[in-house]
Amino acid sequence: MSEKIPNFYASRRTFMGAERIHNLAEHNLDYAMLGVPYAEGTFAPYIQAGQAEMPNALRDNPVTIFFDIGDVGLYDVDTDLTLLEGIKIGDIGDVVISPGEGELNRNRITNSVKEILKSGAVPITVGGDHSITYPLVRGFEDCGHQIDFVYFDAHLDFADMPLQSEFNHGTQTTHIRKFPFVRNITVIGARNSTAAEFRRAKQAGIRIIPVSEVDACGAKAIMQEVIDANVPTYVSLDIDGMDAVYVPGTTHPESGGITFKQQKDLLFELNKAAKGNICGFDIVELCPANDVNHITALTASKLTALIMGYRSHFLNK
Ligand SMILES: [Mn+2]
Repeated sequence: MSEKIPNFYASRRTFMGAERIHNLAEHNLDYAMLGVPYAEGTFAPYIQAGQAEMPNALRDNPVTIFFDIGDVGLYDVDTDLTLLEGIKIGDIGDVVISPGEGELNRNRITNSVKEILKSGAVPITVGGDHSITYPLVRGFEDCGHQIDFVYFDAHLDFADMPLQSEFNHGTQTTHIRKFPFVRNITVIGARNSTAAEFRRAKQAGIRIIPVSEVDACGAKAIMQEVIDANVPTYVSLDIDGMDAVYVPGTTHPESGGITFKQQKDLLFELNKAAKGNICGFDIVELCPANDVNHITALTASKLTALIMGYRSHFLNK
């Protein structure tokens, strides 16, 4: 037995126990994990905010509380794969947020993505509310190629100007749709938006896959149809796409959603169909103040680890 059992353990409080990175350019990371502690895109008093605490909630609730992923990998019993072994994940910290300065903050988010891409790493972002996905995707504007955008969400987030607000967590797809470098947009799990918003999204060419279609067709058939391995896909996971029972700690829990197993299978089949050609990922809308026994934080942590693990497994296969 060579297992080393320590007498004491100091938590490093980074995502997944990853190395804390101070100078991104000096490291050759596979994945740069970035926190965006931003909740100013949330409508008060209608929706409970608190998503700014999400990055630290994930740092405090890693996938496994016993070992860091970097040491033993992440064993996925469903696929019999040990994921993330030898993969370099770094925690580069949180975007600096200046209160009340929306444009400045969005520019910082975009510039953070550009800096990550310049280093050769894949940006893995932990929000924040869903409004951050617009400046995150904007970070790919100089890449010189098109990307597809796939998001999981109970809502279309394709609103126009709700409460006279242009940049909030219900409009980011509206802005992403206008990027000339974004080719196809697909939303999976949408179920609570107005009929007018559904109509507008369909007219704008957004492919809408409701939960009933996930139930009927399964993850594999859906991803084989949606994903083109030749074009990089950016993936955004609003945790409220899952059923409320799996994500009590979200800002806007919605019943009738995707199960955890379906979400997991969708991420697996997405990476398989894409041959790992996923150019970026974000996970958003955890509200730790609403969480129950850290269930939602642990679930979000696990899904984040799985998408990196599946991506690396299928890369160039
Ligand atoms: Mn959303």
